[in-house]
Amino acid sequence: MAARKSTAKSNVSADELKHYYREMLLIRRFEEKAGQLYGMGLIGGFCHLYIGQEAVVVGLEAAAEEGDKRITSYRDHGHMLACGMDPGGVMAELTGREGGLSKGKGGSMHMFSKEKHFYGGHGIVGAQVPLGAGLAFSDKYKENGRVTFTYFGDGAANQGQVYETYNMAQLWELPVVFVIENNQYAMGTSVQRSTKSPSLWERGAAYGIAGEAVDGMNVLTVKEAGERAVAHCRAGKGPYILEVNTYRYRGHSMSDPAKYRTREEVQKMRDERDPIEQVRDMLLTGKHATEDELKAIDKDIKNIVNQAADFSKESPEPALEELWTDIYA
Ligand SMILES: Cc1ncc(C[n+]2csc(CCOP(=O)(O)OP(=O)(O)O)c2C)c(N)n1
Ligand SMILES: [Mg+2]
Repeated sequence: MAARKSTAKSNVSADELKHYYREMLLIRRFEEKAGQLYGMGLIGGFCHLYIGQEAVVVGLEAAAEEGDKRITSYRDHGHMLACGMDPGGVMAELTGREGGLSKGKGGSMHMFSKEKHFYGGHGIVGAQVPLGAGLAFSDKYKENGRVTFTYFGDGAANQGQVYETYNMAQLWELPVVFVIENNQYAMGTSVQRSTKSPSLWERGAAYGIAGEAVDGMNVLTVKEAGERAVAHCRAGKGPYILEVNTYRYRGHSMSDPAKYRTREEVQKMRDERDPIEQVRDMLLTGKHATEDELKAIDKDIKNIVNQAADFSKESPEPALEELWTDIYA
């Protein structure tokens, strides 16, 4: 159960690389637009952006198969886009409009898609971890070969319910990939300030759960690790832990004074480790794409995001009667 070194090589096709570039760029531009709409007062309440962490969800989605499930925290827009949920529907939910995926009544942290097997969006830190094991229990019971990706943060990883879940998941050999998105901070608290055992994935050893740490800024290493995790689960060997080391560029939420780290720290990450720039480099230096081709992708993504934003402004607010619907399932 030793930590693995990054092994991802560039024996990956041009189309595959372009796909990752597109998917990560969609999340980046979507989140930038959400930040703008928030600044304009069109989005209210909490809004947690995923900028910087794009390679995590895009790499893991590349390891998933149709029917696999995903569940995550409140930092969820990237997960929704990566599993194919409609950008217009997500953005309109952020602006609280009728065309939103929860009819404008859920907002940023509460969207779901039965069709895409996306089970939320959970605002209570760590709450999705036992729920993710429950989804995997259902799949094991049905013997359908499906795997559940259960995402949570480094802060959540210090919660008791995570370890109760580890114990049961391993005992029952549930097909669940626990993905610790270690973005180095839980609100304003760095990992160094919250634990003396910074290798979070190794805690699974106490329950006999296999796992590894992964470079989460490199979409190819994430995908490779995701494939190992999924293969482990599908072979009936029980859960697997991936600690994906990543970084969030923006504040915890839109209201974050950002006093707990320096601007230089963030800039260094952007300059040296950016997940999108890494793939851009691979595409250009490997001659898999020209600057013009990449520009065309950028333009296409910009259009998709602008259309989503227009839809999110034009869609009406939910009717008053909607207050009385969708209360109980
Ligand atoms: C049970 C609970 N306690 C506290 C909070 C307030 N809170 C919201 S996010 C957060 C930090 C979580 O950090 P982490 O798990 O690392 O996820 P990240 O925000 O970095 O994605 C806290 C303490 C909450 N929502 N729920
Ligand atoms: Mg965190």
